[in-house]
Amino acid sequence: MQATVYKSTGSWYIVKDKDGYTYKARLRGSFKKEGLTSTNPIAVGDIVRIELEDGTENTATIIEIEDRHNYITRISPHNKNQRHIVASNLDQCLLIATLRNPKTSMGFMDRFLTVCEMYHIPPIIVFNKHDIYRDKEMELYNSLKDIYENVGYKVMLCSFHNTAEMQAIDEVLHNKKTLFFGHSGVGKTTLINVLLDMELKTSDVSDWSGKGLHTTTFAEMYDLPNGGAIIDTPGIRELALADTTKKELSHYFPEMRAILNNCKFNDCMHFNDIDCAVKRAVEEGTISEERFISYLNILDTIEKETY
Ligand SMILES: Nc1nc2c(ncn2[C@@H]2O[C@H](COP(=O)(O)OP(=O)(O)OP(=O)(O)O)[C@@H](O)[C@H]2O)c(=O)[nH]1
Ligand SMILES: [Mg+2]
Ligand SMILES: [Zn+2]
Repeated sequence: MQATVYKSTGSWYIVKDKDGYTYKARLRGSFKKEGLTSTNPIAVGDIVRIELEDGTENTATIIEIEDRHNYITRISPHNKNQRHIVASNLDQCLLIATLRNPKTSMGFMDRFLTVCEMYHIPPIIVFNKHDIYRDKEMELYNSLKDIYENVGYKVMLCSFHNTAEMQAIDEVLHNKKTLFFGHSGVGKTTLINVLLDMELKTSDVSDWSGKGLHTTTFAEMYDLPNGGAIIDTPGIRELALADTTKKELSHYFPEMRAILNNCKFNDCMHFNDIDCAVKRAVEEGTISEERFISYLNILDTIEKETY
């Protein structure tokens, strides 16, 4: 029987079949793990084949995993040589950022957007906690909105108190499987509680550090009543890029990708190369300087030149 993974705690999985029945499932001892370099063989969103365990009605064994249509990975926080699959089979990602309490840096956002580009999963940028933005945060919001809209991304402003804004979020989620991603404390679970009328655990951001308290501990998927699903994830502190090379990086910046052919050298990395179209675009202002700085910062952290 086929089922979808809704939650993974590492040893147990909650899976749901096409009729909506849920099962507690575990991996068969002989489950094939070869070829997998990830710390988790099964992730939320995976389509698996299960068998009911003898004498039970809702305990199952996972015997096989279907090929993933796509997935998002990050470098395991415990071991930089290992990948952790955050979720799979996604239609889009909601990058939830805040400009206050806590503040998301543009560097963090650009890393995540790069990951979305690498895995061909369209991102939508949501600036949450609109209700507490002062003039200075609104100014910053307007400039970031310009930058990201110019790149081609959808940018939304949101507060869980604001019905119209929540309605707009609800609309972009309709009939899609969406990953919610962002730092701890930005309000991922709060938005899900409002959208789905649930009472999942949330916590105030620490007064002392201005950071979230890592309230959500496992990724979990929730069905939307009118079609589609949301995957809540634990907030993450940093995002290191897995599986890319210096040469490839500019392909994951859409505004750079569009003009790469105009660089003199086809292996141009756009930092000290001669006759570089990207650097020219930055000078002329058609590529944002902030985005270019993010590019250079990420470039610096990638170890491999080429594969
Ligand atoms: N002012 C304001 N506060 C919000 C908003 N959304 C969430 N919060 C608050 O932000 C805090 C953190 O919210 P959570 O939903 O727990 O954050 P999270 O992103 O799920 O955090 P982790 O599970 O730790 O990753 C809570 O105190 C929420 O009430 C918003 O739109 N405006
Ligand atoms: Mg949460
Ligand atoms: Zn160049």
